[in-house]
Formats: sequence, C-alpha cells, structure tokens
Amino acid sequence: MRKQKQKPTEKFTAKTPGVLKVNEKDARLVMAHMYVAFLALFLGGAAGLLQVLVRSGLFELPAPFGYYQILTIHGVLLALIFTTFFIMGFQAASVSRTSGALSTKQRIIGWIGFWMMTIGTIMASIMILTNQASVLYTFYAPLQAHWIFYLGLALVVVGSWIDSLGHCLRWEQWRKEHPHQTSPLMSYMAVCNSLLWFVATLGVAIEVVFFLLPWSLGFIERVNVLLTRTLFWYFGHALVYFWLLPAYMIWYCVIPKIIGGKIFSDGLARLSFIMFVLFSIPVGLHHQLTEPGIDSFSKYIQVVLTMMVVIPSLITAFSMLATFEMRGRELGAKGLFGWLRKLPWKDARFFAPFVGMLAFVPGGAGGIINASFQMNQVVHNTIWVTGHFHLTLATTVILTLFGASYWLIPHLTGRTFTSSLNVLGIIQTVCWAIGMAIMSFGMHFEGLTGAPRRSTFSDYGGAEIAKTWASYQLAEAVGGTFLFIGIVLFLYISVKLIWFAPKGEQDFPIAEVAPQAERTPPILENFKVWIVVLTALILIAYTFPIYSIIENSPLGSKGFKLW
Ligand code: HAS
Repeated sequence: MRKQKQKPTEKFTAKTPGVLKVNEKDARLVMAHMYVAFLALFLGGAAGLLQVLVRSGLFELPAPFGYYQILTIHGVLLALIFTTFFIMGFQAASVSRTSGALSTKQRIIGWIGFWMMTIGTIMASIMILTNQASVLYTFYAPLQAHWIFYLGLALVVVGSWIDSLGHCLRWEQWRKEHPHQTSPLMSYMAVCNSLLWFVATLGVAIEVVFFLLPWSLGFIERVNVLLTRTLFWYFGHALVYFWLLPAYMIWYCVIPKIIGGKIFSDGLARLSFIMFVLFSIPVGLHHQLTEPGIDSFSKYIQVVLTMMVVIPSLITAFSMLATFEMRGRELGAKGLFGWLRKLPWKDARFFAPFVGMLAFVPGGAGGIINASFQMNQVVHNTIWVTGHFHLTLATTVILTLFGASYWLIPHLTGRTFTSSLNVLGIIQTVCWAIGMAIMSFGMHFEGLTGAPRRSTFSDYGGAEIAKTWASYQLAEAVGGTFLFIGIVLFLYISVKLIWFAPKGEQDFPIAEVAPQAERTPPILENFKVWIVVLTALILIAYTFPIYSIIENSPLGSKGFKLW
C-alpha cells in the first residue's frame, strides 16, 4: 500500500544535468497556444453539456440561444479551435525538444501564426455568439454565415500554415546541420502532419475564399452546393488524421519512455506516417457516399483508398503492442498477456493515453463500418456517426492529449506533476472513460435504430420510435455530465500545473529506438518523392468527380461553369 503512494512520476523526472529541455522562449510560444486551447475546451465543453441536456428534453435553452447555435459553438471550439491550437503548440514543443531551439526567425513566424489564428478565432466566435453563424462546424452551404465568420476561419487556417512552416524550417535546419543522418523521429512526424495539413486545407481554403466568402458578401448570387461539400470533405477526412497524428507521435515516441521501454521500430513508425500523408486526403468522398451527383465508380475508388488508410493504424496497433510486450518480458512477464500486468497503471501519463488506445479498437472498427460502401447507408446521418467520432476524436485523441499535458505543461512552466495531481489525473481518466462509454455507446445503439444526428427531442413530434430514443438520450445526458466533470477536472489540473504546483523539473520523455530494430530506409525522409505520389493519388481520386460535378450541376448545364 505504501509503495503505491510513492510519487509516481518521480523516477521519470529528469534531474540529471544536460537533459534536453524545450527552450524558454519556445516554451512561452507553446504556452500561448495552450491558453487559447484550454479556454476553447472550457467553453466548447460547457456547450456540449447544454447540448446533451437539450437533446434529451431535460433542459430548454433560454431565448435568444438556439440548439444549432450551441451545437456550432461546441463543434467549432472543440473540433477546430481546441485541436488546432493544441496541436500547433505541441508540434512546436516537439520540434524544439528533438531538433533544438527555434531560431529567432522561426519563433517570429510562430508568433505571427499564433496571432492570426487568435484573431480569426475571436472573429468567428463573436459571429457564432451573436447567432450570425449557426452553421455547425462543417458550415455546409446552403446554410449561410456572416462573412466575418468565414474570414475568421480563413485566418485560422492561414495562421496554422504559417505556424507549421516554422516547425518544418527547424527540421530542415537540423537536416542541413546533420547531413546523411536520420532526422529525429518526433520532428519528422511533426513535418508529416504539417504537410498533410497544408495539402488538406487547400480544399477548404478554396471553398471559403472562392465560394462561401464572396457569396456571403453578396458578390455572387449562389454557390454549387455539391462542389462546396466535396471541397470541404477533401479537407474534412484528412482533418481527422491531423488530429490523430499528434496522438500517434505521443504513442510512438513518448509512451515507450514512460513505461521504461524502447521504440519498437523507427522505420515502421515513419512508414505509417508517410502512409497517412498519402492516403488521408484522397478519401473524402466516403463522407458523401449517399449523395447524388457523384458517380459510384469514383466513390468506389475512394472506398478502396479509405481501406488503405486503415493500414497505418494497424501498423501502429502492432508497434504499440510489440513495445508493451518487449518491456513486459524485460521485466519478467510470462505467458501471452503477462506483460499487461507490468505496465505502469498508476501513472496518469500512461493510463490516460492507454485508455485512448483501448477506445480506438471499437472506434476504428466503427470507422471501417462507416467506410464500407453499402453499410454506410445504415449509419449515415444517424447519431451513430456522432458516437464514432466521440470514441475516436473525443476519446482516443483527447485522452492522449490530456495525458501528454501532464508532463508537457509542467515541463514548460518549470513545475512538477505531483503524486496528488497524478491521482486526480487517474480519476479524470476514469471519469472520461465512464462518461464516454455511456454516451458514445448510447449514440451507436440509438443510431442503429435510425435516430438522426443533429436533432433534438422536440424535433421528433409524437413519433412512436422517439420513446426508444428518449431512453438512449437520457443515458447520453448522464454520460455527457460525466464528460463535463472530466473537463473541469482536467482544467483544474492544468491550472495547478501552470501556476501553483511546486517548482521543479519535469522531463519531456522521448524514447530511444530498440537496438535490434532495422535501419530506417532513407527514402522515407525524401518528401519530394512522396509529394509526387500524393499529387498523383489526389488527381486520380478527384479529377473526374470534380469535373463531372461542375459539368452536370444546374449551374453548369449550359457549359462548364463554377458560379
Ligand atoms: Fe471517422 C465520420 C471512416 C477514423 C473522426 N469520422 C467521421 C466524423 C468524424 C470522424 C469527426 O468512411 C464525422 C464527420 C461529420 O461531421 O460528418 N474513420 C473512418 C475510418 C477510420 C476513421 C475508416 N474518424 C477516424 C478518426 C477520427 C475520425 C481517427 C478522429 C480522430 N469516419 C469514417 C467514415 C465517416 C466517418 C466513412 C463518414 C460517416 C458518414 O456516413 O457520415 C480509420 O482510420 C480507423 C482505423 C483504425 C483502426 C483501429 C486501430 C487500433 C489502434 C489501437 C491500438 C490499441 C492498443 C491497446 C495498442 C483500425 C491503433 C490494445 C491493448 C489491449 C489490451 C487490447
């Protein structure tokens, strides 16, 4: 019992001189991103709580607030703003820690990106709060928002390009300083994610700049709805991997260190990241499988490519299990699953991401169901899909980012993750797991009975089936309440780690590669090759559908016409 009360993070805390730390000026840049991210998490989480209560009929929003307005706040602040700010900050910290401090120029680039994103966020948020942009996080036409909302989002995207440019430049500088050497894995992964982000956001940038913005300003009378949706989903599915890859960075590079082990294979980790770069983007049509106006063959090609993007996740599952097993056997584990007992269950920095990994088993399986062409017809636009992304994004990714915050924040603020905060971190994770199990599984089952997503109890009128849905929605409200408590707990721990925890040194754990791992093939670092392959895949997947959407739309019926 006494043993259990030991400070769980003590043995991992780097007290030795010469430990690689994130540079102080870089730390300030990273923390600026974190402040905005955490504020967005609080407001978006509060909107989420209101939403489950309204959906279940337990609460009525006071005028002038509306359900779609609250849903937009929830989606935009959590799915777009919290994630982008956290990821940009996390990438800057990872590059600074593994490639070395950012140069003054690179840091200034980071600050410019940060301020552009922040101004954009304020603009978009004001429009949502004043009910002039209740268009949900997907902002599909023909729903129209105030032009300031679109401009704000455009600033967030361009700001993130500038921000991540700094990360890529630092990696490039490292390569020049260390010719013929394999670059640090974590920096390489940050570059992959930045490349994926840049290519993916081109779709949404075209949608906003050439269509939604001129339309909301009254410069053009109407937009081609199918075209704008297709441009959105060109971006939208890669967006989910932009969220996932930072979690994978933590799984591959940090978790092995926390458990006292080694990275199973550097080459395999890089291969899985390159596969994400290649296959994340040409798959967006799997969000539009039920939409008329896109031919079945194009949809089929993208369904096949979607199955390709499952492979790097299977590689990751294999690598993680291998890392766990190797470490377990080192500690004397016997039998097929004996290694499970050797993992540091009482360390929140491990426990939270591990629960995230577990959630990805059903979450990933649900994704494969979604992507399975005809099967998509059963679940599309039902609340099953909401259940899917609460398991993947809101559990796998978010719990991993929470777990990472427990060492990242104190590392940056010069404080320590104490044993009492660690206990709170474990409670936070359990609270999240219980809440998500109730809410997300409720959503999956409710979805299978046909319950639509983005609708409230009152929308169903007196429909008989609504009685069945009502009990699921009650369960979802209970789950959502647990989740809100989880957010408050996480923010409490973060506030402690930023301002109040004891001063000290907290390690930014980075594992070494296992000595028996194969040498990393240099081709994996040759981005020129991968950009050519990526361009070819995008052209194969998108040229025909985009051409035919424009040609066959009512706007294009008298010839090839965009507007
Ligand atoms: Fe998805 C809809 C297909 C992954 C997020 N997805 C969404 C939406 C979001 C989202 C936000 O094809 C809704 C968008 C909207 O608003 O309309 N998704 C997939 C597929 C995958 C997938 C094939 N999605 C994600 C991830 C997300 C995410 C990741 C966020 C981070 N998704 C779809 C489709 C739709 C969709 C359709 C449209 C549905 C519709 O009709 O609207 C795959 O990438 C999943 C592959 C994953 C795996 C799991 C591998 C398991 C691992 C865990 C290892 C565990 C360990 C521990 C090591 C195959 C890596 C084990 C320990 C033990 C003791 C066992």
